Order: sequence, then structure tokens, then C-alpha cells
Amino acid sequence: MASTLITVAPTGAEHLKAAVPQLPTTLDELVAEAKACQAAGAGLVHVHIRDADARPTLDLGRLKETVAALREGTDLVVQLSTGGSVHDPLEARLRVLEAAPDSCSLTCGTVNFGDDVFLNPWPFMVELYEAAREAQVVPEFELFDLGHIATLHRLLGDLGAPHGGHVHCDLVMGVPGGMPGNAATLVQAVSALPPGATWSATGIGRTSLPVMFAALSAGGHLRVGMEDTVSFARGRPVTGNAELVERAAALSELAQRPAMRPDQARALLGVNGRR
Ligand code: KMH
Ligand code: ZN
Repeated sequence: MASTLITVAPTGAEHLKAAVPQLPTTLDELVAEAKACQAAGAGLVHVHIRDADARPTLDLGRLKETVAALREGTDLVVQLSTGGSVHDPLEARLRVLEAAPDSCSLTCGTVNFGDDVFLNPWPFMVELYEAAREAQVVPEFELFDLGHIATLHRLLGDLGAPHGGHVHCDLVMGVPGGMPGNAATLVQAVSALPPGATWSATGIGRTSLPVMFAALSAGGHLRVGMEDTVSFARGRPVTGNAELVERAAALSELAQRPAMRPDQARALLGVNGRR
């Protein structure tokens, strides 16, 4: 039976710990959350880390410690964000690869991001893509807009296949400034993906459920987590990431595509064996 890769994005770079105390921002909180999410059905963890004051950081020492602790405590595929926060310089985002994750995010274009701009110029994408291949890290292509899909085609056409030989994408929908999070847009985006690519989708904020149902009905994988939504339902804050993964796993089960184990996720993505 086909199965569903559930990615959890537990922290992100946008929410403030002061406003969302249940957000995992310390290493202990992150590992505990990741363990609970694996038990609930997650196969991959998309990681942003915070400093001692719970602010987003790309500190290399902390990133290496985080990769080691997640490998020690879970079987999850460990994906580090190279997107960071909108304030991170491009050089620091490239250096994330030195922490040697299994996978890294690679956003395929610049996008307005609320009142900010999430910058991803073409030369940066090329450098990140080539550096990831050199480091044997599997990229996940983050697509915030339909134009990003055209850029993904350009990247693959100009530079060839990524490490692992497989193309896996994540449609990030409902960001103010990016593509809207609804079924019609999801269908359009999926139809434009490269042949043979697999994909997950996530809807930001209140688009979380419509995007999840649309992705399941279109044969996609799922990403959930407090990076993307901190409400479980209208007026009901999320208690933790595991309940978002539990709900995604339950819906996947109903769709008769149950949650994939981490070893199945590794096989799907072309991730190397554990280092
Ligand atoms: N925090 C956003 C500006 C990624 O992780 O690669 C970018 C982001 C994408 O979250
Ligand atoms: Zn992210």
C-alpha cells in the first residue's frame, strides 16, 4: 500500500517564544518534541534552531549539536533549513551545510513574506544546489509560488539531478505574498512539477486543513508543525507539534495511505544511510 511522508516543522523562525510558550526552542525541547512526533507518525523533521534567548540563529556549533542530538534521539530524516529567518545573510545560510544534515531546504526563488522579503537570488540557489550535491545532502525544493516551479525546472535543466537522484518538493502555501493555500492552486502547482518528482504540501495558518485535504486527495505527502500553524482549530492554540502530526497521520490512514516510517522516508528521498 502507498504511504504518506509526514514532515514536521516544529519551530520555524517566525513565532516568538514569549507569544507561543509551547514552541520548542531549546535543544532538549526540540529533541523531546521530535521523539513525540516520530511516535505519532513523522518521518522527517525540518529544523530551525534558536539561541539562548530563543531568537533564530544559524550558529554552526549549535546546528552540529542539534543534528547529533536528533540522530541520537530519533530515527527521523534530519533536514536543516537553509532559509533561516528573513534577516539571515546568504553566506550564513550556505554554511548550514557544514553541519552535515541528511537533507536541506532549498527555496526556488524570492518571495514577499508578510511585510518582509525572503531573498533567494538565482546565483545563491545555484551555489546552494551545487554545495549540497558536493556535501551529499539531499535538497528539498521549497516552492512558495508558481514561478518557483519554473525556476526548479531551470535548476534541474542547467545543473542536473540532485544528490540521491530524486526530486522532492514541498509546496508552501498561504504565505502572505506567495501562492494561496487552496485546492485549485495546489492542483495547478502539482501539474507543473517535473515528471517523477514527489511532493508534500503545507498550508500556513488557517490554510493548513484545506491544503492537507487537497494534498491527500491529489496523492501528495504532508508537512505540518508549529512553524506553519500555531492553532489547532479556530480559537484553540496547538498544545504541541505531536497533535498536528497525529491529526495528519489519522487523515493519512483514512485516505488509505498510512504514515511512512523514517526508513521508508530515507528510501523515498534517496538519503544516505545513517552517518
Ligand atoms: N523562515 C522563512 C523565511 C526554509 O526553511 O527553507 C524561510 C523558511 C524556508 O522557513
Ligand atoms: Zn523552514
